[in-house]
Amino acid sequence: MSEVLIKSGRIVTAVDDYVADILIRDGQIESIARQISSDTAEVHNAAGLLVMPGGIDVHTHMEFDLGAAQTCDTYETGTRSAAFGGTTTIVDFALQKKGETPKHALDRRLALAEPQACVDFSFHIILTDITPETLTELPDLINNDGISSFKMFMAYPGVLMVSDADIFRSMRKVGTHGGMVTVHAENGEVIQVLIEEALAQGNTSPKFHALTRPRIMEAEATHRAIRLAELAEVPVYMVHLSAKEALDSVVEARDRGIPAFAETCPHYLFLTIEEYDRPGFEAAKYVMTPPLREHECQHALWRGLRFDDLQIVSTDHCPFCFNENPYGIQRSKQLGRDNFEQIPNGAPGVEFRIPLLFEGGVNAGRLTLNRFVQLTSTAPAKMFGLFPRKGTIAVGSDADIVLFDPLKSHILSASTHHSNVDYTLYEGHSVTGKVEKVFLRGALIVDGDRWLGSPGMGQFQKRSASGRVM
Ligand code: DUC
Ligand code: ZN
Ligand code: ZN
Repeated sequence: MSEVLIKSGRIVTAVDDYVADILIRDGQIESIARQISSDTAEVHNAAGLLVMPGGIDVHTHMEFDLGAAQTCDTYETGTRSAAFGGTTTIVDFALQKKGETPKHALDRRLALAEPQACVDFSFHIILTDITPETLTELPDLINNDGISSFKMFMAYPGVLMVSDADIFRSMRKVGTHGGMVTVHAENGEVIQVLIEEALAQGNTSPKFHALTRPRIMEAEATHRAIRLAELAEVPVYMVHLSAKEALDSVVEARDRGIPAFAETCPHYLFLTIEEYDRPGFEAAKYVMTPPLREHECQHALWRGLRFDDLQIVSTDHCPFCFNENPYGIQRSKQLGRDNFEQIPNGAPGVEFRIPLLFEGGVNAGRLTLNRFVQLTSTAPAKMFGLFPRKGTIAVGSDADIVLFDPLKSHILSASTHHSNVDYTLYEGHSVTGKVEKVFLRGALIVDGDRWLGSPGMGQFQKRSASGRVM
Protein backbone atom coordinates (compact mmCIF):
# COMPACT_ATOMS: atom_id res chain seq x y z
CA MET A 1 0.00 0.00 0.00
CA SER A 2 1.34 3.45 -0.90
CA GLU A 3 0.19 6.62 0.81
CA VAL A 4 0.84 10.23 -0.12
CA LEU A 5 -0.39 13.23 1.83
CA ILE A 6 -0.61 16.67 0.25
CA LYS A 7 -0.97 19.24 3.02
CA SER A 8 -2.43 22.72 3.24
CA GLY A 9 -2.79 23.42 -0.48
CA ARG A 10 -5.48 25.57 -2.08
CA ILE A 11 -7.57 22.98 -3.91
CA VAL A 12 -9.06 24.37 -7.10
CA THR A 13 -11.41 22.36 -9.29
CA ALA A 14 -13.90 23.54 -11.91
CA VAL A 15 -16.27 24.44 -9.07
CA ASP A 16 -14.37 24.43 -5.74
CA ASP A 17 -11.75 26.62 -4.14
CA TYR A 18 -10.72 25.83 -0.55
CA VAL A 19 -7.70 24.91 1.58
CA ALA A 20 -7.48 21.28 2.72
CA ASP A 21 -5.33 18.14 2.94
CA ILE A 22 -5.54 15.28 0.44
CA LEU A 23 -4.70 11.69 1.32
CA ILE A 24 -3.85 9.47 -1.63
CA ARG A 25 -3.88 5.71 -1.30
CA ASP A 26 -2.75 3.35 -4.05
CA GLY A 27 -3.05 6.01 -6.72
CA GLN A 28 -6.51 7.27 -5.88
CA ILE A 29 -7.78 10.06 -3.69
CA GLU A 30 -8.79 8.43 -0.42
CA SER A 31 -9.95 11.45 1.55
CA ILE A 32 -10.01 15.22 1.60
CA ALA A 33 -10.35 17.06 4.89
CA ARG A 34 -9.22 20.18 6.76
CA GLN A 35 -6.58 18.23 8.68
CA ILE A 36 -5.30 14.74 7.92
CA SER A 37 -2.38 13.15 9.71
CA SER A 38 -0.55 9.98 8.84
CA ASP A 39 2.61 8.32 10.18
CA THR A 40 3.13 6.29 7.06
CA ALA A 41 2.42 8.66 4.17
CA GLU A 42 4.98 10.52 2.07
CA VAL A 43 4.12 14.15 2.90
CA HIS A 44 4.20 17.15 0.54
CA ASN A 45 3.65 20.64 1.90
CA ALA A 46 1.51 22.60 -0.57
CA ALA A 47 1.02 25.77 1.50
CA GLY A 48 0.84 28.74 -0.85
CA LEU A 49 0.36 26.51 -3.88
CA LEU A 50 -2.66 25.78 -6.04
CA VAL A 51 -3.61 22.09 -6.06
CA MET A 52 -5.34 21.33 -9.34
CA PRO A 53 -6.39 18.22 -11.27
CA GLY A 54 -3.76 17.13 -13.79
CA GLY A 55 -4.16 18.72 -17.17
CA ILE A 56 -5.77 16.76 -19.99
CA ASP A 57 -4.65 17.58 -23.51
CA VAL A 58 -7.03 15.97 -25.99
CA HIS A 59 -5.11 16.91 -29.14
CA THR A 60 -1.49 15.80 -29.55
CA HIS A 61 0.49 14.11 -32.30
CA MET A 62 3.42 12.07 -30.93
CA GLU A 63 5.38 10.01 -33.48
CA PHE A 64 2.80 11.06 -36.06
CA ASP A 65 3.68 9.58 -39.42
CA LEU A 66 2.23 11.37 -42.43
CA GLY A 67 4.49 9.59 -44.92
CA ALA A 68 6.30 12.67 -46.21
CA ALA A 69 6.81 14.00 -42.67
CA GLN A 70 6.91 12.71 -39.12
CA THR A 71 6.72 14.56 -35.82
CA CYS A 72 9.91 14.51 -33.77
CA ASP A 73 8.56 13.70 -30.29
CA THR A 74 8.36 10.04 -29.42
CA TYR A 75 5.67 8.93 -26.99
CA GLU A 76 8.38 9.03 -24.35
CA THR A 77 9.72 12.52 -24.99
CA GLY A 78 6.31 14.01 -25.81
CA THR A 79 4.60 12.69 -22.70
CA ARG A 80 7.54 13.72 -20.49
CA SER A 81 7.25 17.20 -21.94
CA ALA A 82 3.51 17.09 -21.24
CA ALA A 83 4.17 16.12 -17.63
CA PHE A 84 6.56 19.04 -17.08
CA GLY A 85 3.75 21.26 -18.30
CA GLY A 86 1.27 19.85 -15.79
CA THR A 87 -0.53 17.51 -18.19
CA THR A 88 -1.13 13.99 -16.88
CA THR A 89 -3.32 12.59 -19.67
CA ILE A 90 -3.17 13.02 -23.42
CA VAL A 91 -5.55 11.88 -26.13
CA ASP A 92 -3.37 11.32 -29.17
CA PHE A 93 -4.27 9.85 -32.58
CA ALA A 94 -4.29 6.47 -34.26
CA LEU A 95 -4.30 7.11 -38.01
CA GLN A 96 -6.07 4.50 -40.12
CA LYS A 97 -3.93 3.91 -43.19
CA LYS A 98 -5.60 3.18 -46.53
CA GLY A 99 -6.52 -0.50 -46.63
CA GLU A 100 -6.14 -0.86 -42.87
CA THR A 101 -8.95 -1.46 -40.38
CA PRO A 102 -9.40 1.03 -37.51
CA LYS A 103 -8.76 -1.74 -34.98
CA HIS A 104 -5.47 -2.53 -36.58
CA ALA A 105 -4.53 1.15 -36.47
CA LEU A 106 -5.37 1.16 -32.75
CA ASP A 107 -3.31 -1.96 -32.03
CA ARG A 108 -0.35 -0.48 -33.88
CA ARG A 109 -0.45 2.73 -31.89
CA LEU A 110 -0.99 0.94 -28.58
CA ALA A 111 2.06 -1.22 -29.16
CA LEU A 112 4.12 1.88 -29.90
CA ALA A 113 2.85 4.05 -27.03
CA GLU A 114 2.43 1.61 -24.17
CA PRO A 115 6.10 0.94 -23.36
CA GLN A 116 6.99 4.61 -23.72
CA ALA A 117 4.19 6.69 -22.23
CA CYS A 118 5.09 8.70 -19.14
CA VAL A 119 1.53 9.97 -18.59
CA ASP A 120 -1.84 8.32 -19.14
CA PHE A 121 -3.11 8.26 -22.68
CA SER A 122 -5.83 7.37 -25.14
CA PHE A 123 -6.43 7.84 -28.84
CA HIS A 124 -8.97 9.27 -31.22
CA ILE A 125 -8.98 7.14 -34.36
CA ILE A 126 -8.57 9.12 -37.59
CA LEU A 127 -10.79 7.52 -40.23
CA THR A 128 -9.37 7.78 -43.73
CA ASP A 129 -10.75 4.67 -45.44
CA ILE A 130 -14.45 4.48 -44.72
CA THR A 131 -15.58 1.13 -46.12
CA PRO A 132 -18.44 -1.09 -44.92
CA GLU A 133 -15.85 -3.07 -42.88
CA THR A 134 -14.61 0.13 -41.25
CA LEU A 135 -18.15 1.04 -40.23
CA THR A 136 -18.78 -2.44 -38.87
CA GLU A 137 -15.88 -2.12 -36.42
CA LEU A 138 -16.97 1.18 -34.89
CA PRO A 139 -19.53 -0.09 -32.33
CA ASP A 140 -17.05 -2.53 -30.82
CA LEU A 141 -14.34 0.11 -30.70
CA ILE A 142 -16.69 2.37 -28.76
CA ASN A 143 -18.21 -0.22 -26.46
CA ASN A 144 -15.31 -2.59 -25.81
CA ASP A 145 -12.07 -0.89 -26.74
CA GLY A 146 -12.89 2.41 -25.04
CA ILE A 147 -12.38 4.55 -28.13
CA SER A 148 -15.37 6.87 -28.23
CA SER A 149 -14.15 9.59 -30.58
CA PHE A 150 -13.23 9.53 -34.26
CA LYS A 151 -11.63 12.28 -36.30
CA MET A 152 -12.21 13.05 -39.94
CA PHE A 153 -10.60 15.57 -42.23
CA MET A 154 -12.41 17.91 -44.62
CA ALA A 155 -8.98 19.16 -45.73
CA TYR A 156 -5.93 17.68 -47.51
CA PRO A 157 -7.54 16.14 -50.62
CA GLY A 158 -5.84 12.94 -51.74
CA VAL A 159 -4.13 12.50 -48.38
CA LEU A 160 -6.46 12.63 -45.38
CA MET A 161 -9.68 14.16 -46.71
CA VAL A 162 -12.84 12.06 -46.77
CA SER A 163 -16.02 12.84 -48.68
CA ASP A 164 -19.12 14.35 -47.13
CA ALA A 165 -20.91 11.07 -47.86
CA ASP A 166 -18.33 9.09 -45.90
CA ILE A 167 -18.32 11.62 -43.08
CA PHE A 168 -22.09 11.30 -42.88
CA ARG A 169 -22.00 7.49 -42.93
CA SER A 170 -19.46 7.41 -40.11
CA MET A 171 -21.33 10.03 -38.13
CA ARG A 172 -24.53 8.01 -38.19
CA LYS A 173 -22.78 4.89 -37.00
CA VAL A 174 -20.76 6.64 -34.28
CA GLY A 175 -23.81 8.54 -33.05
CA THR A 176 -25.92 5.43 -32.69
CA HIS A 177 -23.32 3.79 -30.45
CA GLY A 178 -22.42 6.58 -28.00
CA GLY A 179 -19.43 8.08 -29.72
CA MET A 180 -18.53 11.55 -30.93
CA VAL A 181 -17.07 12.76 -34.19
CA THR A 182 -14.32 15.35 -34.30
CA VAL A 183 -13.64 17.25 -37.48
CA HIS A 184 -10.79 19.17 -39.07
CA ALA A 185 -12.97 21.72 -40.82
CA GLU A 186 -11.54 23.50 -43.83
CA ASN A 187 -12.76 23.28 -47.42
CA GLY A 188 -9.87 21.22 -48.77
CA GLU A 189 -10.77 21.36 -52.46
CA VAL A 190 -11.13 25.13 -52.63
CA ILE A 191 -7.96 25.61 -50.61
CA GLN A 192 -6.17 23.36 -53.12
CA VAL A 193 -7.22 25.73 -55.94
CA LEU A 194 -5.80 28.68 -54.02
CA ILE A 195 -2.55 26.82 -53.31
CA GLU A 196 -2.10 25.91 -56.97
CA GLU A 197 -2.77 29.50 -58.05
CA ALA A 198 -0.26 30.87 -55.53
CA LEU A 199 2.45 28.43 -56.59
CA ALA A 200 1.80 29.12 -60.29
CA GLN A 201 2.46 32.81 -59.56
CA GLY A 202 5.76 31.96 -57.88
CA ASN A 203 4.46 32.65 -54.39
CA THR A 204 6.32 29.94 -52.48
CA SER A 205 7.11 31.57 -49.12
CA PRO A 206 5.56 30.44 -45.79
CA LYS A 207 3.19 33.43 -45.66
CA PHE A 208 1.20 31.92 -48.52
CA HIS A 209 0.29 29.02 -46.27
CA ALA A 210 -1.88 31.50 -44.39
CA LEU A 211 -3.10 33.41 -47.43
CA THR A 212 -4.37 30.26 -49.14
CA ARG A 213 -6.39 29.07 -46.12
CA PRO A 214 -8.95 31.84 -45.61
CA ARG A 215 -11.12 32.11 -42.55
CA ILE A 216 -14.36 31.75 -44.47
CA MET A 217 -13.26 28.34 -45.79
CA GLU A 218 -12.87 27.22 -42.18
CA ALA A 219 -16.30 28.71 -41.45
CA GLU A 220 -17.89 27.01 -44.46
CA ALA A 221 -16.58 23.59 -43.48
CA THR A 222 -17.49 24.12 -39.82
CA HIS A 223 -21.06 24.90 -40.82
CA ARG A 224 -21.17 21.88 -43.15
CA ALA A 225 -19.77 19.51 -40.51
CA ILE A 226 -22.28 20.68 -37.94
CA ARG A 227 -25.20 20.32 -40.34
CA LEU A 228 -24.08 16.81 -41.29
CA ALA A 229 -23.82 15.91 -37.61
CA GLU A 230 -27.23 17.39 -36.96
CA LEU A 231 -28.75 15.15 -39.61
CA ALA A 232 -26.79 12.14 -38.37
CA GLU A 233 -27.74 12.89 -34.75
CA VAL A 234 -24.21 12.71 -33.38
CA PRO A 235 -22.33 15.11 -31.11
CA VAL A 236 -19.65 16.92 -33.08
CA TYR A 237 -16.44 18.54 -31.86
CA MET A 238 -14.51 21.02 -33.97
CA VAL A 239 -10.76 20.67 -33.47
CA HIS A 240 -8.34 23.61 -33.49
CA LEU A 241 -10.96 26.27 -34.16
CA SER A 242 -9.22 29.50 -35.17
CA ALA A 243 -11.56 31.77 -37.12
CA LYS A 244 -14.16 34.09 -35.67
CA GLU A 245 -16.55 33.11 -38.46
CA ALA A 246 -16.18 29.39 -37.60
CA LEU A 247 -16.96 30.19 -33.99
CA ASP A 248 -20.09 32.02 -35.16
CA SER A 249 -21.27 28.75 -36.75
CA VAL A 250 -20.69 26.82 -33.53
CA VAL A 251 -22.56 29.45 -31.51
CA GLU A 252 -25.47 29.44 -33.95
CA ALA A 253 -25.78 25.65 -33.68
CA ARG A 254 -25.49 25.61 -29.89
CA ASP A 255 -28.16 28.28 -29.66
CA ARG A 256 -30.43 25.88 -31.55
CA GLY A 257 -29.66 23.13 -29.03
CA ILE A 258 -27.36 21.11 -31.29
CA PRO A 259 -24.56 19.26 -29.43
CA ALA A 260 -21.76 21.08 -31.24
CA PHE A 261 -18.52 21.69 -29.34
CA ALA A 262 -15.15 23.22 -30.10
CA GLU A 263 -11.62 23.60 -28.85
CA THR A 264 -9.07 26.25 -29.61
CA CYS A 265 -5.31 26.18 -29.07
CA PRO A 266 -2.86 28.54 -27.32
CA HIS A 267 -1.24 29.66 -30.59
CA TYR A 268 -4.53 31.13 -31.79
CA LEU A 269 -4.93 32.95 -28.48
CA PHE A 270 -1.43 34.39 -28.23
CA LEU A 271 -0.12 34.83 -31.79
CA THR A 272 -1.45 36.43 -34.97
CA ILE A 273 -1.00 36.29 -38.74
CA GLU A 274 1.71 38.95 -38.39
CA GLU A 275 4.16 36.17 -37.45
CA TYR A 276 4.27 35.23 -41.13
CA ASP A 277 6.02 38.53 -41.88
CA ARG A 278 9.16 37.26 -40.13
CA PRO A 279 12.19 37.39 -42.43
CA GLY A 280 13.50 34.50 -44.48
CA PHE A 281 12.23 31.06 -43.64
CA GLU A 282 11.61 31.88 -39.93
CA ALA A 283 7.88 32.10 -40.60
CA ALA A 284 7.84 28.35 -41.31
CA LYS A 285 7.92 27.77 -37.56
CA TYR A 286 4.39 29.19 -37.47
CA VAL A 287 3.03 27.01 -40.27
CA MET A 288 0.25 25.07 -38.63
CA THR A 289 -3.26 24.37 -39.87
CA PRO A 290 -5.45 26.33 -39.64
CA PRO A 291 -2.97 29.21 -39.81
CA LEU A 292 -2.67 32.04 -37.33
CA ARG A 293 -5.42 34.63 -37.77
CA GLU A 294 -6.02 38.36 -37.30
CA HIS A 295 -6.36 40.14 -33.93
CA GLU A 296 -10.14 40.23 -34.14
CA CYS A 297 -10.23 36.43 -34.05
CA GLN A 298 -8.22 36.40 -30.84
CA HIS A 299 -10.78 38.62 -29.16
CA ALA A 300 -13.60 36.35 -30.31
CA LEU A 301 -11.78 33.22 -29.07
CA TRP A 302 -11.07 34.62 -25.61
CA ARG A 303 -14.68 35.71 -25.36
CA GLY A 304 -15.77 32.25 -26.49
CA LEU A 305 -13.68 30.59 -23.78
CA ARG A 306 -15.15 32.83 -21.17
CA PHE A 307 -18.78 32.26 -22.10
CA ASP A 308 -18.56 28.55 -22.99
CA ASP A 309 -18.99 28.97 -26.74
CA LEU A 310 -15.63 27.13 -26.73
CA GLN A 311 -15.29 24.31 -24.24
CA ILE A 312 -11.65 23.21 -24.28
CA VAL A 313 -8.10 24.44 -24.84
CA SER A 314 -5.86 21.76 -26.30
CA THR A 315 -2.48 22.17 -27.94
CA ASP A 316 -2.51 20.32 -31.28
CA HIS A 317 1.11 19.56 -30.30
CA CYS A 318 2.49 18.54 -33.69
CA PRO A 319 6.23 19.11 -33.44
CA PHE A 320 8.43 19.33 -36.51
CA CYS A 321 11.94 20.65 -35.96
CA PHE A 322 12.90 23.86 -37.68
CA ASN A 323 16.33 22.49 -38.56
CA GLU A 324 17.05 19.27 -40.38
CA ASN A 325 19.52 18.20 -37.70
CA PRO A 326 19.37 16.17 -35.51
CA TYR A 327 16.29 14.20 -36.60
CA GLY A 328 16.51 14.36 -40.39
CA ILE A 329 14.69 16.20 -43.14
CA GLN A 330 11.43 14.28 -42.69
CA ARG A 331 11.05 15.69 -39.19
CA SER A 332 11.92 19.20 -40.25
CA LYS A 333 10.30 22.33 -41.61
CA GLN A 334 13.14 22.47 -44.14
CA LEU A 335 11.14 20.10 -46.34
CA GLY A 336 9.26 23.17 -47.54
CA ARG A 337 12.12 25.62 -48.00
CA ASP A 338 11.24 26.12 -51.68
CA ASN A 339 7.50 25.54 -51.50
CA PHE A 340 5.18 26.40 -48.61
CA GLU A 341 2.92 23.47 -49.48
CA GLN A 342 5.70 21.06 -48.48
CA ILE A 343 6.25 22.61 -45.05
CA PRO A 344 4.97 20.05 -42.52
CA ASN A 345 1.86 21.56 -40.94
CA GLY A 346 2.11 21.70 -37.19
CA ALA A 347 3.70 23.37 -34.19
CA PRO A 348 4.75 22.27 -30.72
CA GLY A 349 3.11 23.35 -27.46
CA VAL A 350 2.22 20.50 -25.10
CA GLU A 351 4.48 21.79 -22.30
CA PHE A 352 3.27 25.38 -22.31
CA ARG A 353 -0.54 25.09 -22.46
CA ILE A 354 -1.11 25.42 -18.73
CA PRO A 355 1.37 28.22 -17.93
CA LEU A 356 0.27 30.18 -21.00
CA LEU A 357 -3.43 29.90 -20.28
CA PHE A 358 -2.83 30.78 -16.65
CA GLU A 359 -0.93 33.89 -17.71
CA GLY A 360 -3.21 35.05 -20.53
CA GLY A 361 -6.41 33.84 -18.88
CA VAL A 362 -6.23 34.04 -15.09
CA ASN A 363 -3.51 36.66 -14.59
CA ALA A 364 -4.95 38.85 -17.34
CA GLY A 365 -8.41 38.70 -15.75
CA ARG A 366 -10.07 36.96 -18.70
CA LEU A 367 -10.79 33.66 -16.92
CA THR A 368 -11.59 32.72 -13.35
CA LEU A 369 -9.43 30.05 -11.73
CA ASN A 370 -12.37 27.63 -11.85
CA ARG A 371 -12.92 28.27 -15.54
CA PHE A 372 -9.20 27.73 -16.15
CA VAL A 373 -9.42 24.27 -14.56
CA GLN A 374 -12.62 23.56 -16.47
CA LEU A 375 -10.97 24.37 -19.81
CA THR A 376 -7.73 22.49 -19.22
CA SER A 377 -8.89 19.41 -17.30
CA THR A 378 -12.53 18.96 -16.35
CA ALA A 379 -14.19 19.68 -19.69
CA PRO A 380 -11.72 17.50 -21.63
CA ALA A 381 -12.40 14.66 -19.17
CA LYS A 382 -16.16 15.05 -19.46
CA MET A 383 -16.17 15.57 -23.20
CA PHE A 384 -14.09 12.48 -23.94
CA GLY A 385 -15.36 9.94 -21.41
CA LEU A 386 -12.68 10.18 -18.71
CA PHE A 387 -14.72 11.84 -15.97
CA PRO A 388 -14.84 11.41 -12.94
CA ARG A 389 -11.80 9.14 -12.96
CA LYS A 390 -9.90 12.10 -14.37
CA GLY A 391 -10.52 15.85 -14.52
CA THR A 392 -11.25 16.64 -10.89
CA ILE A 393 -10.04 16.32 -7.33
CA ALA A 394 -12.57 14.16 -5.54
CA VAL A 395 -12.67 11.07 -3.36
CA GLY A 396 -12.24 8.04 -5.62
CA SER A 397 -10.69 9.93 -8.56
CA ASP A 398 -7.23 9.12 -9.85
CA ALA A 399 -4.66 11.17 -7.96
CA ASP A 400 -3.45 13.07 -11.02
CA ILE A 401 -2.55 16.30 -9.29
CA VAL A 402 -0.54 19.41 -10.09
CA LEU A 403 0.98 21.67 -7.45
CA PHE A 404 1.23 25.07 -9.09
CA ASP A 405 2.95 28.19 -7.80
CA PRO A 406 0.81 31.09 -9.01
CA LEU A 407 3.45 33.70 -8.16
CA LYS A 408 6.58 32.19 -9.68
CA SER A 409 7.71 33.76 -12.96
CA HIS A 410 9.70 31.93 -15.60
CA ILE A 411 10.72 32.25 -19.21
CA LEU A 412 9.46 29.87 -21.90
CA SER A 413 12.32 28.63 -24.03
CA ALA A 414 13.36 25.73 -26.25
CA SER A 415 16.64 25.66 -24.34
CA THR A 416 14.83 24.45 -21.21
CA HIS A 417 11.74 22.63 -22.46
CA HIS A 418 11.62 18.81 -22.55
CA SER A 419 10.33 18.15 -26.05
CA ASN A 420 12.65 16.93 -28.81
CA VAL A 421 11.66 19.88 -30.95
CA ASP A 422 14.26 22.60 -31.49
CA TYR A 423 12.07 25.68 -31.13
CA THR A 424 9.06 27.10 -29.37
CA LEU A 425 6.53 29.60 -30.69
CA TYR A 426 6.94 31.49 -27.39
CA GLU A 427 10.72 31.89 -27.10
CA GLY A 428 11.56 34.41 -24.38
CA HIS A 429 7.92 34.86 -23.33
CA SER A 430 7.72 35.53 -19.57
CA VAL A 431 4.86 33.98 -17.63
CA THR A 432 3.87 34.03 -13.98
CA GLY A 433 2.64 30.70 -12.64
CA LYS A 434 4.77 27.55 -12.65
CA VAL A 435 4.18 23.84 -12.34
CA GLU A 436 6.09 22.73 -9.22
CA LYS A 437 5.09 19.09 -8.66
CA VAL A 438 3.11 16.63 -10.72
CA PHE A 439 1.57 13.39 -9.46
CA LEU A 440 0.39 10.67 -11.81
CA ARG A 441 -1.97 8.33 -9.97
CA GLY A 442 -0.20 9.31 -6.74
CA ALA A 443 3.36 8.91 -8.03
CA LEU A 444 5.48 12.05 -8.00
CA ILE A 445 6.80 12.33 -11.56
CA VAL A 446 7.90 15.97 -11.70
CA ASP A 447 9.54 17.80 -8.80
CA GLY A 448 10.69 21.25 -9.91
CA ASP A 449 13.23 20.59 -12.65
CA ARG A 450 13.70 16.95 -11.67
CA TRP A 451 12.18 14.10 -13.69
CA LEU A 452 11.12 11.21 -11.47
CA GLY A 453 8.80 9.36 -13.85
CA SER A 454 9.69 6.60 -16.26
CA PRO A 455 8.59 5.31 -19.64
CA GLY A 456 5.75 2.83 -19.41
CA MET A 457 4.22 4.43 -16.30
CA GLY A 458 1.47 5.95 -18.41
CA GLN A 459 -1.56 3.70 -18.78
CA PHE A 460 -3.96 3.38 -21.68
CA GLN A 461 -7.35 4.74 -20.63
CA LYS A 462 -10.49 3.11 -21.90
CA ARG A 463 -13.01 5.89 -22.30
CA SER A 464 -16.79 5.89 -21.90
CA ALA A 465 -19.20 7.79 -24.16
CA SER A 466 -17.96 11.05 -25.62
CA GLY A 467 -19.92 14.27 -26.07
CA ARG A 468 -22.85 13.29 -23.86
CA VAL A 469 -22.31 14.88 -20.46
CA MET A 470 -21.39 18.51 -21.11
N1 DUC B 1 -4.43 19.13 -38.28
C1 DUC B 1 -4.22 18.72 -37.07
O1 DUC B 1 -5.15 18.48 -36.32
N2 DUC B 1 -2.97 18.58 -36.63
C2 DUC B 1 -1.86 18.82 -37.40
C3 DUC B 1 -2.09 19.18 -38.78
C4 DUC B 1 -3.50 19.40 -39.12
O2 DUC B 1 -3.80 19.84 -40.20
ZN1 ZN C 1 -6.39 19.24 -38.16
ZN1 ZN D 1 -3.84 18.00 -34.86
